[in-house]
Amino acid sequence: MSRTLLVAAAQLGPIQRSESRRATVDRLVELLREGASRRAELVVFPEAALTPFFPHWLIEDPAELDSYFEESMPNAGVRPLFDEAAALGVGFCLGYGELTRQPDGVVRRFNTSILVERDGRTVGHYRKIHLPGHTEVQPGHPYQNLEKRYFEVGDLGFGVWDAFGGRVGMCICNDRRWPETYRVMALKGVELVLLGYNTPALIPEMPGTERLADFHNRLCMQAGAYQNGTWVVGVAKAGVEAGVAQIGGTCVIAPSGELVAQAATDDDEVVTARVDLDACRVYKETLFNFAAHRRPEHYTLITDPVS
Ligand code: CDT
Repeated sequence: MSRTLLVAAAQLGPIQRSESRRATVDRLVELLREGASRRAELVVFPEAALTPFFPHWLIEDPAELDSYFEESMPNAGVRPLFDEAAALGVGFCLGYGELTRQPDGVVRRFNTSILVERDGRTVGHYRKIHLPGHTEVQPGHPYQNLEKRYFEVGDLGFGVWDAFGGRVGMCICNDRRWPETYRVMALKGVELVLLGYNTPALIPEMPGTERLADFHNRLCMQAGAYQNGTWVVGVAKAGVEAGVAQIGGTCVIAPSGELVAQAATDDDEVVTARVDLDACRVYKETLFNFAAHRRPEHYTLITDPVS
C-alpha cells in the first residue's frame, strides 16, 4: 500500500480585528477548496487561524477575551469548514483558542490544534505546551505577547495519532523551536509533524535579530525534521496584522531536512507537496535509530525540573 500523501499548507495573510468570523471561515474554506483542487488529502492551517493573534494586545473585558475562544468544536461558526472538508473528502489541521468550562465553573483556556480525518472525524487534539511571552503588560514594547496571561500550559502532552496512513503529530508555533518537542513525538514514531505559527518579525526583547527571523524559522524546523527522521509542515499567519508584522515562510520539510515546498507571499496562499511517509525510514533505521544509538542515561539533566 502506498504511503504517499498530498499535503497542502494553507498559509493565511493577516486577520484584522474588524474581520468577522464568517469572513475568516470563508477564507479557510477557499483555501481548503484550492488544496482539494490540487488533490490534497490534508490541509494544514496556522495557529489561531480563526482570529487575529490576540495575545498581541491587552484585553481587559472578559467577554471580549472569550470572543476569541471556541467553547465547542465544531460550532456553528466553523461548521462551513467542517462540512466542506467532509464533502470534499479532505482532512485538516486547525489552530484555535479553546475555552473549557469545568463542572465547578472553572474556565480554562488553551492554545489548541485539532486534526480532522478525511471522513470528518476529529482524531487528534493538542494544547500548546511552550507558551512564550509574558503574564503582565510590558511597558514600552511596540506590541505585547500575553500568551502566558491568556493560556494555560497544555495538559495533553505531545501526542501522535495513526491518521492519513501514517503517524501524525502536532505542535504549535513556539514549540517548534524546542528540540524536545520533536524528540518526544519521534520516540512515539512520528512521521509527519503539523504546526502553525504567528511569529513577529521583530521580537522586542531581541533587538537586532529581525534579519534572522526567517532563518531561525527554517533552522528549527529543518533540524527537527532531520534529527528525528520526520516530515514537518510549518504554516504561517503572515503579514501585518493589528499593527504587528509577522513572517511568512510556510513550508514543507522532508526527513532529509530539505525544504521541498515554500510559500512565495505573505498572504493567503496554498503550498502543496507530495509526502512519502516511507522516506522517514532511512533516517529512523540508521543514523537516528533510537533503540541502537540513543544514550538517555546521559540526558537526565534535560528532564530535571526547571529550577
Ligand atoms: N505564537 C508564538 O509562539 N510566537 C513566538 C514568538 C516568540 S516571542 C519571544 C514564536 O516562537 O514564534
